[in-house]
Amino acid sequence: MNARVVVVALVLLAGCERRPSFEEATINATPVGKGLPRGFLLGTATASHQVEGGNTNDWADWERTRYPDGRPHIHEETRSGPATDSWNRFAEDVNLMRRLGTNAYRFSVEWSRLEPEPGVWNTEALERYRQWARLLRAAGIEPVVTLHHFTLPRWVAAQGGWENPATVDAFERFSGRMAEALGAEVDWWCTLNEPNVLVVFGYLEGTWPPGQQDPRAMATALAHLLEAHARSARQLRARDTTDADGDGRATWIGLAHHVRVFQPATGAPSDSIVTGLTDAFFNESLPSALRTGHVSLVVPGSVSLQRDVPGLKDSVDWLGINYYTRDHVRQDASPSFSHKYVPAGRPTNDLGWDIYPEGLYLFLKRYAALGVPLVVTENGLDDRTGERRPYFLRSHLYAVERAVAEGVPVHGYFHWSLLDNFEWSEGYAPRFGLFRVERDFGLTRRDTPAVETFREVARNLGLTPTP
Ligand code: GCO
Repeated sequence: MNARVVVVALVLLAGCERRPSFEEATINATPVGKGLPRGFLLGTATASHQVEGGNTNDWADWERTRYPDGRPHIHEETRSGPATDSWNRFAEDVNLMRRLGTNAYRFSVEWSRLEPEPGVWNTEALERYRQWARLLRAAGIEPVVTLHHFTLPRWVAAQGGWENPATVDAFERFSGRMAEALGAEVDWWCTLNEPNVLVVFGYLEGTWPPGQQDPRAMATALAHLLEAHARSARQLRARDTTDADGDGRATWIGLAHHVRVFQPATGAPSDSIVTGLTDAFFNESLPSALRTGHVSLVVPGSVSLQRDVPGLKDSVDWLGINYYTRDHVRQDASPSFSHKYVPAGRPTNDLGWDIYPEGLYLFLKRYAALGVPLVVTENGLDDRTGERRPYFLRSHLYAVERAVAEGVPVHGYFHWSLLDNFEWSEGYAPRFGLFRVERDFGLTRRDTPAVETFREVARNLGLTPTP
């Protein structure tokens, strides 16, 4: 199919996609969790830089610096600093997971800690991650390890980060090393988190490191990330040969892809066209590259990158979906040709994102066509009082159950996040945690109302939360 046909098809799809509507009363009357398949992973997710504390990487440097006009990079000049101190409080965090009744935990290992200088490995840090995986297993919690969640060691950033093909080589070596060090405890691997988000913020909008605004650099970085994923998957398969959980597979490899529902703001053809283009670039480039092994990145007027990536096709055993929200799209004259917004009157989270559980169902249905199991690797909301999370959780799990009932192979759901943590450019103002972290009171963890909801879902699924 040529690009024009794809665009027209997407435009038509954007207009015609059947939009389900979820009834609150039905959702509240549904014993959510009972409709999930056996062996379903019910978990929470975090990322190293957001929770560990004390990291020295490209993000720590970004937090300390400013835009050319003097504005700080992070809201209120916040630094990640000690984060939630999970580097030292991991055992405490595992107890929180046990109280939720989870049977899986997605976390990332911090490359900058593990390989602070090229080829120099921090064996103490490696040992700590190995202990974490053991601790999780002992608690009946499957570790799902992300190898790259946005941060880079300083030396990798200094060599040009994802624009430099040498970073692909370095990430491949790092992946091989992780497979050897952690493979005896870990089967579930997530090579990369949200390559599309990373390149849009880091290379197009310039609001994340490396702070560029260059569509060509964005496309190069994205192509390198996909190559890095393919080579990482090959290393993991070659070097992790231990089946840690006894299910007959030594590795089970995927990546986490961020998706957003884009909907035309009006019936105007220009809004539909821009919606289709946005959807094609942001949501579809990655799944289509995984399906075909061919990376095709087109930004009208500035980029057309076409590349075959060896090993990309069939590189994933599962696809992770990070789903949060929906945007309405209006065509305009900005660099991305569009203005994205949430119409007044919609329920939103505290960052102003539309709360639209139907979108999760739509994406699960859509990606069922990829032919690999799907995992909701992230889903959550910034809820500073904690009052909206119980229904958010119920309604999004209801979306998962509906998709499952219609035959979509969904193998897991991970709530973002276990606890409030460092939300990148937004600092510590947003609260995504099932557990609230009191930053002024020694990083104490406290239950939010959704803890009880989560426990109920876990029980419905046949799991046993600790008291
Ligand atoms: C992302 C990340 C997480 C975020 C979460 C909430 O989507 O940016 O994977 O690191 O914290 O999504 O925004």
